[in-house]
Amino acid sequence: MKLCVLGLGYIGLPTAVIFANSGINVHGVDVNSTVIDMIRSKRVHLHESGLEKALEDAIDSGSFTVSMQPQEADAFIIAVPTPITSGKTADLSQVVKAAEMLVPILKEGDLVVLESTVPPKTVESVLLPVLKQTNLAIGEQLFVCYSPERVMPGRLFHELKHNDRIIGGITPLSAQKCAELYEQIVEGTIHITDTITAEMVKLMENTYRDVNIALANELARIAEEIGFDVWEAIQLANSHPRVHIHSPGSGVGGHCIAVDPWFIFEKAPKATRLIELSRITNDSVPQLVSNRIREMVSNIHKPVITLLGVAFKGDIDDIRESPSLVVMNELRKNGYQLKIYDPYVNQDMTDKVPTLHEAVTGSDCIVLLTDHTIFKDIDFDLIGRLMRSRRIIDTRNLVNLNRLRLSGFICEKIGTPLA
Ligand code: SAJ
Repeated sequence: MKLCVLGLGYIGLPTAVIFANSGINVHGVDVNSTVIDMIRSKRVHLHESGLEKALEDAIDSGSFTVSMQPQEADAFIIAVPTPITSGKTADLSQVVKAAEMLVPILKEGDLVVLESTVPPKTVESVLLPVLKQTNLAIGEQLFVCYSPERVMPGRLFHELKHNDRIIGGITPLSAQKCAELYEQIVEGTIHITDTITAEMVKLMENTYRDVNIALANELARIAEEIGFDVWEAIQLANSHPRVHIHSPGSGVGGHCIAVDPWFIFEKAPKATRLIELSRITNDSVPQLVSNRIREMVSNIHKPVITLLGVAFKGDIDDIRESPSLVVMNELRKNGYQLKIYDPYVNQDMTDKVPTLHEAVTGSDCIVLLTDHTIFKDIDFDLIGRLMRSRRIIDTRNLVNLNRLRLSGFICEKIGTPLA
């Protein structure tokens, strides 16, 4: 059995490596030569707990090779990016390109699985027309499935193995072949359905989360307006056995939750009012956060603001669609002096400093934007002594404001009444 994985990013690389380490001969393909060079020298181009070691094992065992061209195999997984365009539609060009690369090498009996997140009916209307160029009978000689990745960055290795897997086949035999592939690495239940249902399941999961977070963010605004602590109220509401309200924060980032609901909107705009409003609600949060920061420092001459956290969520290095970037740009645009610190994020950016010490020295206001676990352990007594004036805004419920007030901080928390 040989597997070829196209796209060696956040999903494709760990997936390829897990298959390789389970004894399958895997060839990985990426269009980026730097990525290929790095992987060949056993270095990872993205941060994911356990990935570097797993990659090293896979390459050392001889089961994992990489190049910029696909090779003949029995099964192919397409895990390429499907970004959103400025018109809020899915850019499927990389899916098309990957499928086109496969056309010359596909043979009777092969399986093609699309894992990338896509609008409903993509398999039917985008992937199959390309694969038909092989002249193989689709569903009889060439098996095609949609099987979405559903894993959480930061917990990828655990979730790839233990989460249930959804497989949508264009025919029952396609789904069966695909189930036989994933059975080699998945310990969760494998659920079989058709392709449109599998495509929608993926989008519905992330949309459920987006709508729920929008509710939490709206409740935070209500709390700020009428005066209660939304964090305590949500915790108490969630003690009900059938309630699970998510958390408010600085906004919704990442390439999934902030994007996927638009893929449903694209196909059914008239039926998507709640989904659209939730997207708009969550997208408005970073602007509200930056307004709150500006109010907090409004009586300071030339304030210096420290932003803690650039990643779109805690304990990862990914900054795609991060609300922190919106807050940052908004403050920059208005001429504020910033000091930005994120121990996970390697990219160079203006005003980013390498240490927390440097980030807070001479600062007038700390803003906790990302819920990195290490931010919970900051010694604010010590930090306060380095600041020019002690102000803090917590957008993620990371710190105990009462304790900070005792240390002389003026404190605010998103979802609680204004100070
Ligand atoms: N966020 C909140 N409040 C919350 C939860 C999250 O503001 O209560 C924010 C986060 O800070 C972040 C954004 O939402 O900015 C998204 O984070 P996330 O943890 O909800 O999701 P992702 O993007 O890391 O991963 C999601 C997961 N989907 C679900 O949990 C339904 C993951 O399982 C998917 O595989 C992934 O999207 C994906 O690739 O689609």
